[in-house]
Amino acid sequence: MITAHLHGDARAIDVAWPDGRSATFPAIFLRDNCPSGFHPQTLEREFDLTSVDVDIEIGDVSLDNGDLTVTWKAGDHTSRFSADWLSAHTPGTAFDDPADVMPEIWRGTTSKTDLPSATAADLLSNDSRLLAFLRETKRTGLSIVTDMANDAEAGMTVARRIGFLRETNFGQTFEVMSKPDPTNLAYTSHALPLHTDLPNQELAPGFQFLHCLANEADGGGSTFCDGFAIAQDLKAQDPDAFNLLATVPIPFRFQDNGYDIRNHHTVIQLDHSGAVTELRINAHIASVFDMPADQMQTYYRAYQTILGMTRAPAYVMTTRLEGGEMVIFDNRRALHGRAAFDPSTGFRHLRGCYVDRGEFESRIRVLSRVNAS
Ligand code: AKG
Repeated sequence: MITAHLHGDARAIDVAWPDGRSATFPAIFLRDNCPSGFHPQTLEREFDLTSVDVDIEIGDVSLDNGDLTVTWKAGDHTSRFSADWLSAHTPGTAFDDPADVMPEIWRGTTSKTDLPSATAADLLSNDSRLLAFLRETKRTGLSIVTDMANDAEAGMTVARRIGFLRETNFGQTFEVMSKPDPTNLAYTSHALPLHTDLPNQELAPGFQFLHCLANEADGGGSTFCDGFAIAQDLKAQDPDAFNLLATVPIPFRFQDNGYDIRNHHTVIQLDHSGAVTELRINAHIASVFDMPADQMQTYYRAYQTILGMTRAPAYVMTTRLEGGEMVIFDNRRALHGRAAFDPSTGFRHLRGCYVDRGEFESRIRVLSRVNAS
């Protein structure tokens, strides 16, 4: 059973749990989260924060069957909070999130057989297998689906089981094959150095699904690397370079007959705590740098250093996709590339699509809900 009492000036409540934990809940936080202020079906907040004084005071606190009842001094209102709710929402601690999976960094010694893998049939038919696989994919940022149907729609069918597809200027899906009049280097037979897709977009696509329908040409091997590993090592080895790449935005641009999509972004994206959340590395669509001349030399040094790391065997996994395999990777973390191939020796065709991180994580949460009950 919890204990609760007013904290000092009646603008907070101290709660203690039998296991020794304790927390202080500010009055305005409790008023804002009073269960009566949420729609019972949609679970959205209907309470209007501007309807109360931000310095709202607590009149009385009582415990009833382990639940906390708060009577507010003004407004003739009481709020009731379960002990479980209080425990799950102690201020200053991260709330439990099944999609919150700790990244596991990998380097160049990793091989295709080390990657999380599942058959397409398992993912399509088994929710708990899908949940485990999505969590593993989030952990490593790269996984493989085997036994894909020899059907151009098969990759999208798996992707749609996770979330709706992220459409881009290349469409809902894109065909990676050597084509006449290519609008993108991916549609040639040229080598592609390790890169992330579409950093020219306001928000680069999240998870990428690349279904290998045929890989019969000479060449055309695949490369992958973990951008988080590179960022982690760069920070340790060259903190000045890391800081420049995390703070100076550079222009990215894709243009063709129908589009001219440009955005400035940093190569390394940090969150409020300084953790790396994203990398944007794509020399093909990095546009002409526009930082002041006196920053260029130091920036180029840092930029060349990180590009050099994406070429280093210590980070690069070299493999080959076979027809019937599909890689799934977090395009904002894992870089992908390929060796040149000779289209006169055989057919090579990959079909790709994206599901953004938000939908991917939502699927993990919803599947966890079902699997937890
Ligand atoms: C891309 O579409 O961005 C690629 O890098 C294609 C990869 C491949 O052809 O293996």
